Amino acid sequence: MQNIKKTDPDIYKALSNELNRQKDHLELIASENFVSEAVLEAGGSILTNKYAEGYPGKRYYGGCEFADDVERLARERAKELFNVKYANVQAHSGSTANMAAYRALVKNGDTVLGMSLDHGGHLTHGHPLNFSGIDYTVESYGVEKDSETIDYEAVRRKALEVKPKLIIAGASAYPREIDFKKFREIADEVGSYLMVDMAHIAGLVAAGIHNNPCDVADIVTSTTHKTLRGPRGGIILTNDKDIYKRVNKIVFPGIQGGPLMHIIAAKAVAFHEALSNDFKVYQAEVVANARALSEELSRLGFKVISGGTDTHLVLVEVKSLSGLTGKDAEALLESVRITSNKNTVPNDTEKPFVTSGVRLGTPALTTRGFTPDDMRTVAKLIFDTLMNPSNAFVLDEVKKQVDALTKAHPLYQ
Ligand code: DSN
Repeated sequence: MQNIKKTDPDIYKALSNELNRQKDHLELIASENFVSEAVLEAGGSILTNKYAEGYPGKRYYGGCEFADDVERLARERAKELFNVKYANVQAHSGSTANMAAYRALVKNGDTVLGMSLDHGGHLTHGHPLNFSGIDYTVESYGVEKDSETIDYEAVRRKALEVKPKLIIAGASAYPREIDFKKFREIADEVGSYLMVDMAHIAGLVAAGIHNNPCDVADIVTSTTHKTLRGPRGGIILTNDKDIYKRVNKIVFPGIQGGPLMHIIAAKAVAFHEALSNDFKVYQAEVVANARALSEELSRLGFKVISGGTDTHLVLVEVKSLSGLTGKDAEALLESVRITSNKNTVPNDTEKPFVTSGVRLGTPALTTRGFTPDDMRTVAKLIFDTLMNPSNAFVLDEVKKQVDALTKAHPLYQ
């Protein structure tokens, strides 16, 4: 950052502060990760200067031969990674990827069936304030009351009742493996398309730890920056040539302009990393760490939603044990340098901006080399913090242990 330091001290200061924050906090936001320096380099590369509207071999600007090389490599690698025939790597984000998927499959006003946000879904799966809830007639499914897992028979009944044109599977706060084949069977029975948003679990899918939705869905969308550990961005995958053509037209010129070629280069680098054996080992560690965190939090008395996890994510109801809302828990944890986010739990009685839970995830700490033993320590630190909100001595001790853990697992040296 030597140049920014000279030319723009204000931004330099903010970026330095952010680097130090990332280094000295325990990052437990389930949708965040630490990319490699190679991904950072590609994301900050000279391709930021290039306009390349269109697709490889068919651009609206000259001088695109190297941009073409980059985009072709990104597409080929994405296809190999997810064992799928077609990949659009231009989506600027998961949200744009989802918008393109909807538009490729259904018309405005059509009925779509997605998981409700307060049971673990996502804004783009039909929230009334989101384009998905505005443009389409939305019906929702959730988790079963006791098991707090998806009841596929209930989804089937709902689908038979509302006859959606599109079913959306995938979630942003659901800790269990999703059975995409069951969703396919339901979609086939009611004659609807199936779209899977695998943003959270894409890394697990790439590593073969989670079943691959590309085997059964009409379209699979994802972000590239969560478990997949790439730059911030989106991808759209399909095995159907006609759908692929429609998706491409919708992404450009339908909803986006020039692709972010520097970010596409960073996606390609991340996909290359994700094809390695090391990445498979990493993803297995992510899941083992989440399991250790979840088991220890349960042992300490917290209610872990669905009783555990199969993935990178643990959803914890904190209010019953600690008396704190999710909002207060998030703030208190932040004060001891543990970063998380408040999250609604199924059938939450608190408002979405308050909530009774926090969502935790292990992708970022696993990248730093944290082990299951470390995660049990982290669980104890969370417990000590939330059970002692006004005890300065305890909170100070927690901070010391956070320091020790972050120093033992350095980041970006
Ligand atoms: N905001 C993301 C998450 O944290 O899960 C989803 O887009």
